[in-house]
Amino acid sequence: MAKHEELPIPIYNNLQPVYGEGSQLEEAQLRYDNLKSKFNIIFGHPPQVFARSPGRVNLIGEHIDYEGYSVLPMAIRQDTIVAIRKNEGEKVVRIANVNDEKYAMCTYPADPSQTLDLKNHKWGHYFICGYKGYYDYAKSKGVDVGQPIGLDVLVDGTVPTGSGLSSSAAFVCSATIAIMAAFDVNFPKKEIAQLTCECERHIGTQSGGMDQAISVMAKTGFAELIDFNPIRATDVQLPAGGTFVIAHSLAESQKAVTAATNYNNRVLECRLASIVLGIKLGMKPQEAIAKVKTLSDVEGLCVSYAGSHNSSDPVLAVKEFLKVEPYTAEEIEKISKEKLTSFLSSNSAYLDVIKVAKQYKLHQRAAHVYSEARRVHAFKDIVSSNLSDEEMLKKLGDLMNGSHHSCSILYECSCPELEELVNICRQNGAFGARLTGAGWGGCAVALVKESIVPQFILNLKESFYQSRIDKGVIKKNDLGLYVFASKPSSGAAIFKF
Ligand code: NG1
Ligand code: MG
Repeated sequence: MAKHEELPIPIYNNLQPVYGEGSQLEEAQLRYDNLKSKFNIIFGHPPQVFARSPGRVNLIGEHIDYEGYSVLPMAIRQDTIVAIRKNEGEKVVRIANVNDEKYAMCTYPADPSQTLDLKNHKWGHYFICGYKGYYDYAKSKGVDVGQPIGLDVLVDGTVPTGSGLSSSAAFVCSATIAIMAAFDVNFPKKEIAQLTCECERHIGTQSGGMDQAISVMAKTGFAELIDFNPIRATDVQLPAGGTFVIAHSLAESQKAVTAATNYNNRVLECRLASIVLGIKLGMKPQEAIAKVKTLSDVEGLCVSYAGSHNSSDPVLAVKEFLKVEPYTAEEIEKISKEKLTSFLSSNSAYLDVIKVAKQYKLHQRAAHVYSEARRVHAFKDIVSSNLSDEEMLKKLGDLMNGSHHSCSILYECSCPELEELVNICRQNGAFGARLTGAGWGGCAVALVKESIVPQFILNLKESFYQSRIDKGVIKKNDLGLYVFASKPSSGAAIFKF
């Protein structure tokens, strides 16, 4: 039997395989019916096909996917649905949203070679990432894509945006898959995971591939250990008696807009840390610049260096070779023997970072990445051990707390609201709690004993959300959108009906 990730995206003619039974199915049915009728009203014809892809919560393994290390997320129930129809008569891609108050219709030329105007960020840009991604990939696979034609598109997303739950990947993946399906093409899931990871970078972030991989490859009832190079997903069964509760800090993190100071800044710091480490571990500067792209690339060098050290532990190499004080650009250039602007010249995202960065915390960022990579494997080992469920939950909680501490202190991607929320989760009996996703706002995830979940959520409402409701930050009726328990749900699917 072909492996799960080798299979193409499943195509269904009813919603049940994805949305299950009962009220969830009814709710989903309403969304699809609504999409169909709105599509008709806006475009004057019904959609040809639908694609859905879910958001995710990352349980552990933060800011390490782009360094080549495995991560452990699960898909959540919230998703993005894209309804689509080819429109041969038009030379435009029209992208509408059911929430037209927040997301006005965007129009783009039907031209997959267009470049996105990143200075003028629009929500529709994410669809165009998928549009470009589909054409590039299909062409590389020898698919006869013909002349670009117009597309009519209507989007309905329920993944809260800017919340670390990957609304962006849910949108990029559902867009890419919808376009594929509209052209009657389908690819193996792992290829779609790879291509969507690459095409989301058109938005300007130097992302890793976690979000797209889980959105495309998730399975109901399992979290997944995602490995990279090549992308692979291994089912992880979580211990019984524990539930993940997701809670929004209400600080919105707009990653595409803050990339130069936050996300891409950290990706670049990791790149610079790996080059400096590579040189300190014996590589010639030129060689390190050319060959070392990620911290996982240098880990191999730590092994060969182990002779004098008696350990291949990269954390020791960080301690020995990267000073704790931040580096200036000049200090790094002294080691690399080349200007940052020169060896990073082909990457405009990095050049934007250099323009605003005053210093680079190489020691801290590398220490986070190597220790976090270990926590992911420890998490997987605990889940597959012989411990009792209760013992497992306690240990998983400790790892989550360790991850948060590292994100907060070493990676500095937390914020005051997230700190407050994570503390409140712990005070209310969570086994562990941490920020999830890129951070700088967005959600926390807490591992909670199943039997106390309703009380836990009530307590969060009281101690974190009530004051924000009183101040008018959110409406009481919307609370369910900001704090909820989530079971691992299923990955991307195509619907034809
Ligand atoms: P969010 O901000 O939750 O979409 C981002 C990256 C991930 C990963 C995490 C941090 C994108 C699409 N996703 O997630 O690849 O690096 O941050 O672990 O940029
Ligand atoms: Mg995102």
